Amino acid sequence: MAGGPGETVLVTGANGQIGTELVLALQERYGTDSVIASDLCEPSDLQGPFEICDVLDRGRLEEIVDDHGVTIIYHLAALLSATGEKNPELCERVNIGGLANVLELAKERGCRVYSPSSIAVFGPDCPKRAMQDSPLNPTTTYGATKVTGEDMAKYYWDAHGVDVRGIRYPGLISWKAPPGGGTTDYAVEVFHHALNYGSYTCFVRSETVLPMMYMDDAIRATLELMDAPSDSLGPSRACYNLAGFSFAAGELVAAIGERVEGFECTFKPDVRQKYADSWPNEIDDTVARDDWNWKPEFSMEEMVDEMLANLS
Ligand code: NAD
Ligand code: AKB
Repeated sequence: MAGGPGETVLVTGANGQIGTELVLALQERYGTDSVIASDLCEPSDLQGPFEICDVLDRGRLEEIVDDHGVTIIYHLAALLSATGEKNPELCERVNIGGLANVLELAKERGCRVYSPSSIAVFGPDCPKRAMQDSPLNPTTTYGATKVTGEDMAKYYWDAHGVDVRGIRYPGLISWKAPPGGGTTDYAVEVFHHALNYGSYTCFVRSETVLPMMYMDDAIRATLELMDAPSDSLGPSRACYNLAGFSFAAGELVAAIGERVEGFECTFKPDVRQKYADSWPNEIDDTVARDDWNWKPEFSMEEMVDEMLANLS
């Protein structure tokens, strides 16, 4: 196992959809005081240390790493697809510039790094089922920043021996924190609207199929990848394909409709349809299964039951 108690962990972008849950999981493992959450503003209900940190401020990152003796950085600060396409220049600055600051600091201070990628690295020329080595020609700025991020991680590992690992997350579905401005957000919003209003207007077409995953599986995968012995990880160490389940938006709506009486959904595609159409329908995660024994636990039906039970 790589790392364990005795480590001090910094989480950037900790207030987001993933950070909210990852911080709790890391606190359980390393102890509350050993997990330094950070973001642009204070969270409302965090137990444990927090530091304001804009990842574009290299000096501030350095100060936090040195003051707390940070040994592992989980770098989650980013702009997601929908927000990123509204402001591509900021998306590039935060997603690439922020990662550059983290990697350079990790090189100087000997930190390990977790840097997530996304299914958005794939573009329209990718087969419907994306393989680990399918072509990476994204048509979104967000996807392009993620391809660059994977390349940067690979470079820091190859050239400087920085232990950087990462997963190409599918769309993540969770109930503890709202999603932060992505294309797959509809798959979380629909639960809130079904329970609170009995209806939802979905911004992608009913037949839109995308790869998705329940957050519990994503958090477990993240910790398992970071625990894997370094020599078991191959050249995909910073960009593992990971699959949970795939469904059409209409299938999710039908599954919720079977459980929430009277729920109605209409479909009104907006610009996010284009981003969804450019991504694959399914992910092949054989390499992650082979390298670090990855296996998902939640099916779509189990995810729907969990979401409704927790949000009700
Ligand atoms: P999110 O949008 O919910 O959270 C991102 C956090 O980053 C926010 O709290 C935001 O305040 C913070 N942030 C933005 N700019 C910052 C800056 N300059 N300095 C510091 N913090 C800043 O995102 P998330 O869903 O938690 O995603 C985390 C990572 O996982 C991202 O790299 C994202 O691309 C990747 N990812 C997420 C999903 C998903 O479905 N959630 C899927 C694929 C990949
Ligand atoms: C988004 O929709 O932008 C994210 C992602 C798949 O990267 N959820």
